[in-house]
Amino acid sequence: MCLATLTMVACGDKNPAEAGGGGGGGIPEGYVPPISVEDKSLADWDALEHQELIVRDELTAETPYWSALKKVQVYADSICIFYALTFEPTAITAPSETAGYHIYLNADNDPNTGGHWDLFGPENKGNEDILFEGTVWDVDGNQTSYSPPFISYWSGPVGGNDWYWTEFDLVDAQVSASQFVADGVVEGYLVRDLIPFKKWSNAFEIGFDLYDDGYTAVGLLPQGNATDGGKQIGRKPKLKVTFDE
Ligand SMILES: [Ca+2]
Ligand SMILES: [Ca+2]
Repeated sequence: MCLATLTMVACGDKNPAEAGGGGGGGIPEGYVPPISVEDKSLADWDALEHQELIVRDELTAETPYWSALKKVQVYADSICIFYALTFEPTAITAPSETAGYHIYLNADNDPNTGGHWDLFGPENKGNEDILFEGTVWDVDGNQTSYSPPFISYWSGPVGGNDWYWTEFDLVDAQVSASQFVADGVVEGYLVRDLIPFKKWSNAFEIGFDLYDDGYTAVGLLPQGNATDGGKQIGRKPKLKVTFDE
């Protein structure tokens, strides 16, 4: 099984970010993941006692922007953060290396650290500490695994916006992987212990955006209802997840 064959990498002291510095041993031997990302099925999510779930159908049709992301599921145990994304495949006009999704993490569950409110703000103060930016397509548009070569740490002012992300090379650490369940359905995970970040608490916040070729945002969750017909997006805080430990 893929999870069991991940390379064990301690990558702590490579991290230049003040907040980081302490990855661990990765996935322990014998770990049985509660979610398989190799089964090409989301049925295993139904067996969970709980999960965090957002379905866009719960939103009204008044949310006109970034609507391609239809459903987000997240579950985290002490080892991994699992997620499943369901999106409208036709929203990706050109699957490529510049189409994919971001995973935004308020990793320390602290609203007073991090930044980058961007799509989730400005009503929501920026609190993101970690960003994953990657694709699930190769240069030829073939489906592939979500394995960003670096992780980004917020290096801008607390609560600020803009692209103040500092990249930290993760080339030796298999922190992330995913697989398509179907067109527009991706199941993936992050290995928490391989993310060189020391300030994890018992919970975190997570948000996703989907972007088309050229990094054009087409999907966002969590997202609230638009409050008017103009450029009001419908802001909503990121999804709060408690580690099941
Ligand atoms: Ca599965
Ligand atoms: Ca934070």
